[in-house]
Amino acid sequence: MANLIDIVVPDVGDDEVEVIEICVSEGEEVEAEASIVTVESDKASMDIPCTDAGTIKSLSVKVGDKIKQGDVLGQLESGADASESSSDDAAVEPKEEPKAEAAPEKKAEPAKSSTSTGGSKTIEVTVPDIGDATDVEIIELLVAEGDSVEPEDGLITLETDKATMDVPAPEAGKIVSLAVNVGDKVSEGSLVLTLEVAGGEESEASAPNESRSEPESSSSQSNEASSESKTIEVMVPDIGDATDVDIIEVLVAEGDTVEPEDGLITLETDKATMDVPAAEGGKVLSLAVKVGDKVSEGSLVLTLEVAGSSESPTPKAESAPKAPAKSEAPAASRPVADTPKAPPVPHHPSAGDKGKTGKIHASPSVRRLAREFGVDLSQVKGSGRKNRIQKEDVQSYVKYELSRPKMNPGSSAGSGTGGGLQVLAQPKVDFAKFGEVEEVPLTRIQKLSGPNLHRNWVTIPHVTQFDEADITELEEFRKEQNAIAEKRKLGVKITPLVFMMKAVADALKAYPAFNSSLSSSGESLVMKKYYHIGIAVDTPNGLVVPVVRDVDKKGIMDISKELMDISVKARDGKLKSADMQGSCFTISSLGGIGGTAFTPIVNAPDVAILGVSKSEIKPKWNGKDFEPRLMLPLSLSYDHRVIDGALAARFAVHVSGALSDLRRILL
Ligand code: CAO
Repeated sequence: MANLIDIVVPDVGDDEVEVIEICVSEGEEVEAEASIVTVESDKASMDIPCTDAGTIKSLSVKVGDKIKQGDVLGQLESGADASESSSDDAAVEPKEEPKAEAAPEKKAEPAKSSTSTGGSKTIEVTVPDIGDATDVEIIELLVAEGDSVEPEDGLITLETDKATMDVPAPEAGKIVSLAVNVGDKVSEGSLVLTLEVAGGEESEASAPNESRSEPESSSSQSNEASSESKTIEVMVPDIGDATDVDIIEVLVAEGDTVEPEDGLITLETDKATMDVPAAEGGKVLSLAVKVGDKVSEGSLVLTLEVAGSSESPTPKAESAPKAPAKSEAPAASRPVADTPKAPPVPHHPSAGDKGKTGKIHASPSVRRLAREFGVDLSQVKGSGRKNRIQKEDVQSYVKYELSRPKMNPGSSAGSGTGGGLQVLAQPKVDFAKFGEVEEVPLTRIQKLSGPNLHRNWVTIPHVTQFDEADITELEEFRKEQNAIAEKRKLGVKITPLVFMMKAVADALKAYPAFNSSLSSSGESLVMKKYYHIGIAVDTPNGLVVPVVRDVDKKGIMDISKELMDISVKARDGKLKSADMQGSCFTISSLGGIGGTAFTPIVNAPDVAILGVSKSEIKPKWNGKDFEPRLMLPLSLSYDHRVIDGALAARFAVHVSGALSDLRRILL
């Protein structure tokens, strides 16, 4: 028989926390431990999980609601038989409250066992109490065999759906062997590694750590009452056993007005960051600390002028961090008796504790700010110590993103950096329904060049300028030269493409914007003082673009030889990646095949590409008569962010002019 049970808010540390996300909907089937809602206090956020599997019958909270321990979030229809469950667990009356992931039940377990070996001993370090989580993934190994570690050094990092946590070394020693790998799943008691530590005596049992003091609710501030206003000293509250903790950010300045619970400074231990909030609203009179200072419980942070109150001259420290270390910190950070308590404020799990390049270092207040603005912190460059992301970094990032036109060459579809195009997915078509088909895999080159072509096509605003060049004389000259080369058995054939390369190099010198690339910031142009030209070569495996260097300095014969060599190499698949790097401009010649015009795709980071189609005899008006002239069609595609239409037209006219009269190149 189905059993209707209340989903109750467990111990969430603070008096009231805000619901920032509803993770399920009514009617949804959920597994035991599935997150029902995400809540946030000023200092941490956590998921509240479901105790049982079942169907969500009703939800009685919404985003923005303030909830506290014991509140009912909704009702769950559990598949379990009510009578069965009560007989199974008669002692639990009513059903035991779920524990929020970030507030696992407070119990300390030994996380090591030891064997004595005379002068030193070897201890086995195991995964400590990590709340109810099992099969937790190891996302990082922080040590290697042979490493020496200090007590509290992180050994491995675990990640659940809702939090990340380090398993610290219980003692100093040397890693003898690692029993785990990244990707392994572990639970409480899983062996992590063996550690050789000093001391011949059998290690004392790692007594359960019941000795930790409860979160202090006593004042962390002292005050001097006055009739109108009072001055209180704000101290560092109970931060567990941690002492000499770094101040990594001072969030207020003298003269600032703060509201109760506003963060004043941010502290960082090895495993977490935490804000010290203002117990009361008031004006900061003087700051006693600065970034880089080390503080412990009781250290003076600042003096605050607050409104006077005769009834309660002594401020209560309710709003100071309530040392949630005892109840809110990831259990893994307090595995053994001699391990300092976990820091009070865990990282916000969903803000991305690690980016592609590693962990993101930011205080809870900065993470909250980022979340409010929808900023992906992995995209923000931190200006603080150890690349820590400061509030100002998030502000600058938002300002920059809002203000700049999307000039960054990598900032669009496919780049993963935002600004991505919202395009419909291709429909799935069963082609076999319409006739016989065969599926052929893309070649390696197609797989590589396809995404690049796609990126260039969607991120570069293309315009194509069409023109034509009268190459009647050029062709005569080319044929003569080829005849001479044949007679002399030079083994070189001059094709029209070689002259185009020379003409383009000349035009690049005349119009340097065409010989540039957008800088990676999108804020400037990189002007090149060399003239390397990429040539699109059609090969059986796909299109490749080898580069001929210093075209401006080479003669027609040299370029012809080089072109022949790279065409052969390209078709034999023998080009190295260095052969295809460093182009300034690209030519794609389809003239040997046919066609009248086409729109080539700019080969970024080049800013323009010349497409060449098949030359054709056309009647041209010479002022008196129509004359048959050999006309070469040119299609110049360019990046309109860098090149204006008028400039492109001039460039095309320049190329055309140089091809019509080669002497112009000599000028
Ligand atoms: N008009 C008329 N004829 C042309 C011409 C043009 N624009 N360009 C070349 N020709 C002629 C050549 O003169 C040669 O004829 P002859 O043998 O009678 O002299 C013939 O066409 C073949 O030339 P080629 O293609 O071997 O030599 P090339 O120097 O012109 O080009 C290369 C070399 C490697 C660029 C070319 O072979 C090639 O691969 N082109 C394809 C590039 C491509 O696929 N671009 C598309 C990119 S977008 O997908």
